[in-house]
This record gives sequence, C-alpha cells and structure tokens, in this order.
Amino acid sequence: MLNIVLFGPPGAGKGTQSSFLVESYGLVHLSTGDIFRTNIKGGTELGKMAQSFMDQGQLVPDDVTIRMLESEVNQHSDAGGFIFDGFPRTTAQAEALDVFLNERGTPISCMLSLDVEEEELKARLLNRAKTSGRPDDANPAVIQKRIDVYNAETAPVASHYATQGKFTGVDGMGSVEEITDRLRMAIPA
Ligand code: B4P
Repeated sequence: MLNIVLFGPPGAGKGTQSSFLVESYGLVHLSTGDIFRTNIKGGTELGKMAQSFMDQGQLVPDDVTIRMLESEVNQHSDAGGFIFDGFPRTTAQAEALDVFLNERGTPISCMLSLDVEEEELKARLLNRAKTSGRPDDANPAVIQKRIDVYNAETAPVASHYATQGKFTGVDGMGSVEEITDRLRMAIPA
C-alpha cells in the first residue's frame, strides 16, 4: 500500500498536485482542508467550530482533526493507498497518524515536501481568492498568519519523517506539470 504525506506551506500546490497523483496511482485523496470546507458549507457542528479557526488562519484543534481524519480513513477500507494532503500539520497529529496506521499494518511510505518561496505563496493565494470565495485567501494578514503558523507548528513535522528516513524535499517552483514530474520521480517504486 502506498501512503503519501503531501506536505508544504499554504499555497505550495498540495491540493493541485494531489489531483494528478490520485489519477496516476489510484489513491484516495484526503484533504483535511477540503473536509472542513465541506462541513462549513453543510452547516454542521464540526464546520461551525472549524470555521472560527480557519477564518483567523489558525489550526483547528488536534483532537477534532485527528478524530475526523481517522473516521475518513475507516470509510475507505478497500483503498489501495492514500494521499494525506494538509495532514499531519502538527507533531501530535503525526504521532497519532503513526499509531493509527501502524495498528492497521499500513504505515506512511513517504513524505513529499513542496518547497516554495514565500512571495510566490502569497501571490498564488491572493490569485486563488479571486475565484475560490475562500475568506482565508482574500486577506493578506490572514495569509501571513497561516504562513507564520506553518513555520512555527507545521514545519517541524518534516523532521518527524526525516528521522524515519521517509522525507523527500521537492522543488515546488515552476509550472504545475514540471512539479508533477518531480513528484513522480520522488515516489518510491
Ligand atoms: P488547506 O485547505 O490545506 O489549504 P492550503 O494550505 O492553502 O493548501 P491548498 O492545497 O488548498 O492549496 P494549493 O497549495 O494546492 O487548509 C486550510 C485551513 O484548514 C488551514 O489554514 C487550517 O485552518 C485548516 N486545516 C486544514 N488541515 C488541518 C490540520 N491537519 N490541522 C489543523 N487545521 C487544519 O494551491 C494554492 C493556489 O496555488 C491554487 O490557486 C493553485 O491553482 C495555485 N498553484 C498551485 N500550483 C501552482 C504552480 N505551480 N504555479 C502557479 N500556481 C499554482
């Protein structure tokens, strides 16, 4: 089973690249950001709670996010593998994911980390705001907060996988196609 963590700062191209990798490798795509947004649209209790954090550029609390992710994995018992997009975002989430997947005998295969310059991240998110309707993309102060939270809380997750020999950095600057090719080269055969 191929289980990939697709990692990187906000706007690095995780969601964009996931859709190509899902097609090529027949994986189930789990984006915690997308799942939260579906709940917000549906007006669920989870959505209402998540929105208050997302609109401020902050992370949704670990206990809620971990429970939600595990429930999503359990709904795909016949999956050939997963792309985890936007999860784990904290070391506590990474540790919980290890325990959960090891119990199933299907550990993470690799973390692919998209490396993109900060000015490019901001430009991509502001550009997406024109069509996405996402309040967290439209406000430069919220974008800066998301990047700051990434640097403080999420970036350390890379060392969690590096110590397991599972980390690969991938240049995330350039065209979508170029980056897809780089990711394909980095995925273990
Ligand atoms: P996410 O939905 O994960 O949002 P994101 O970090 O912006 O990544 P996304 O995948 O959407 O964007 P992409 O880089 O593909 O998270 C949103 C919020 O949800 C978080 O801030 C947090 O509050 C909450 N949350 C989610 N997961 C959580 C967790 N595990 N724990 C706690 N809270 C959590 O694309 C960005 C733009 O760039 C697009 O417009 C795309 O078209 C463009 N783009 C991509 N590649 C490009 C390229 N090569 N060149 C030019 N443009 C490109």
